[in-house]
Amino acid sequence: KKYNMWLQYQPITDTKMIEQYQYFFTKIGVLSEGLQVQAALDELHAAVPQMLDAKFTVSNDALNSTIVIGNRNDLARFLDSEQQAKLADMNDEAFLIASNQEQLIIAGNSDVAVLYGVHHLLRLVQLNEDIAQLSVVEQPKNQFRMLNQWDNFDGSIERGYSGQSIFYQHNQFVEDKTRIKDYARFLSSVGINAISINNVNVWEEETYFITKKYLPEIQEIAGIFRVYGITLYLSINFGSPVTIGDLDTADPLDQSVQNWWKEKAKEIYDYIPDFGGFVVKADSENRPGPFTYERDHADGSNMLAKALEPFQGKVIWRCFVYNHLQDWRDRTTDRARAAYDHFKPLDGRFHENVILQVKNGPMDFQVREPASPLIGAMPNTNQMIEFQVAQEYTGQQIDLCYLIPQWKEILAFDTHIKGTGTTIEEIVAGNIHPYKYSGVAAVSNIGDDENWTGNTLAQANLYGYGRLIWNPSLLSEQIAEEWIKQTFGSKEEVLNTIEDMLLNAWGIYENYTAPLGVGWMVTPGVHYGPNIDGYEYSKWGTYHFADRDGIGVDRTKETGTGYTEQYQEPHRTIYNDLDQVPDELLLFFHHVPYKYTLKSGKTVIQHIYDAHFKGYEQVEGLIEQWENLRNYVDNERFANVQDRLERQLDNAKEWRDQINTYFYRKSGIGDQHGRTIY
Ligand code: GCW
Repeated sequence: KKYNMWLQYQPITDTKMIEQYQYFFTKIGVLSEGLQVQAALDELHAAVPQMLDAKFTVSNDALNSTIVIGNRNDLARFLDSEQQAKLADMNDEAFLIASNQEQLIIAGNSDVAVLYGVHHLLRLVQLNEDIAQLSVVEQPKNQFRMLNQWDNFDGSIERGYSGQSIFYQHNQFVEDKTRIKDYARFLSSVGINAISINNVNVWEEETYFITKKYLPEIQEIAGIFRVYGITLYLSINFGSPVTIGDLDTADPLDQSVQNWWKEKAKEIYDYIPDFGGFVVKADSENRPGPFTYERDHADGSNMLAKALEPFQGKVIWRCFVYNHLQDWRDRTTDRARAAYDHFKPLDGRFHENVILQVKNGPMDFQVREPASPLIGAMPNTNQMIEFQVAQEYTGQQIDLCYLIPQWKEILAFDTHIKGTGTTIEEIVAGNIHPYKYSGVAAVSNIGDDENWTGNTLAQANLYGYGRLIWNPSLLSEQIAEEWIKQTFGSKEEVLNTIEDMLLNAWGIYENYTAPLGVGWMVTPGVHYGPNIDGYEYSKWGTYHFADRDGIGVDRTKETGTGYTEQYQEPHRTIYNDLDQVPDELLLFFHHVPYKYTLKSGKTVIQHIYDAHFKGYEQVEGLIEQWENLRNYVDNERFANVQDRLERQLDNAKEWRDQINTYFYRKSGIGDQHGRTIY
């Protein structure tokens, strides 16, 4: 059960529906022959016998079929003019599902769209929905729906919390590729259409991925993903011409370097004709890049873009560029400013097959950050946003943290870049600026643990990521419900309990960790557990500036780093103004005394105490809630989550006591309620 994540295809027990389903899933007419249509049929073969204890026939006799699937061209005769028009109006990945009592049709604008349509239908069945009067037309809102694996060739995963890589083991590609195929199935079931399969930090041996030594294996993996409509990308090392070529420079303006990459691109496309392109972390955290040669990011990415262009390849260039060798004594440098300061001035200089990938916040996937002001700020440059499904700073898949609400908040952020309504959701969907390419990427959270994600409940983040970026208007609640029903079944008790746990999880995690948007305070390196001053005098630019009087980072225009100026109005004013800044981001933008009163009416110090005592109690609550499901969930998954929750409680206790004690010692101000502080 744990292995199949949300594709459980549990037997349908709803007696009202079972007859209807059994009727439809008897004669399947398949009118197209593409790879992804075959995958759709395979999925039906996997699902139907399990759900309905029934088998179906397959033919190309559409008239006498109860379900007909195919792409729009092959299915044209079965669509009325209105349906034709609807599909014609939508993008390549759109599908239509229409049914009456006799027949159900799934038509896709492409072969992969048929696969999406079939998954949609299977989901409806798993959710026990009526499928006899369907009139569904869906298309993904985002063009790029990508995952980035941070897997290393030695089998480790940078920031992986679910075991080792499913792609590599001891500097070899895994021989048995079943898990890769299953992963592709899971991803396609939620509409993911692109994947980069190696860490953005491209180490020594991984640099050779783009050579003959490894391309045959990568070709095979690309073939697996292709069947599911997922395009394969590789992270590359900007220094490759020196490392694996025989050049003595990687200068992007050097003719021999440009030629080297052109040849390289040709070679890669010989193996993988539909290769997606490169993901590049350059001049970031010690990775090589154009700065070495006094060139900028436009020079660097354009050089690669030109090499890939003849093959329709893309360069996905990360904007996680900042000074990681900062001196804490230097109060003028502000890491939050870095991405915008580096990239905004380059707007308009990027080739049309370059896409900038910008992390959702200006720092680094903290539990709470404002939205990155760079997103949307470059009208003439393709952009996509980067989320982190892996819970690096949000509990590492030990602690529960359902991240969909966080991502929804970011997507809903109205940048005002072109007036009201220019939300990040619309920007990355390509509806505000004339982007050629845009969308969403995220760091994956899976590994070779049998349940893929360490904590079984962390599967919800992967599922939700796909569903959300396909259709950002889905609510966090809806996504949670869908996931729970497919994963654990539809019992009221189970549904209500897990839904409640998921929806509160982010707030709970925020309560017991770093307060009011200040971030960090984690154990350096591993990023799990508290260490309040762990990063305070380090080179990483992540400070809280707590002293005996107060805490927070002054990022205002007048007395701080001026970061607030990177936003449009009204945010510029709101964030800059102590009276207007929202409580949850107060310490991200301002340094205030401990007795400063929040909008909630509490002082900062009392808020810190209250939130931390509460956060711990809330984790006790989660444990109780889960305990109530003991008889509803199979032993293995029950024990897995129970174990994680116990560890979460230890973690919450450590955070609570260290944070409360630290601030009590700093401030000398006691808790109004006289609770135990050490
Ligand atoms: O969040 C930080 C991580 C690094 C990571 C880096 C990045 C892959 O701690 O492990 O490196 O971000 O996004 O490049």
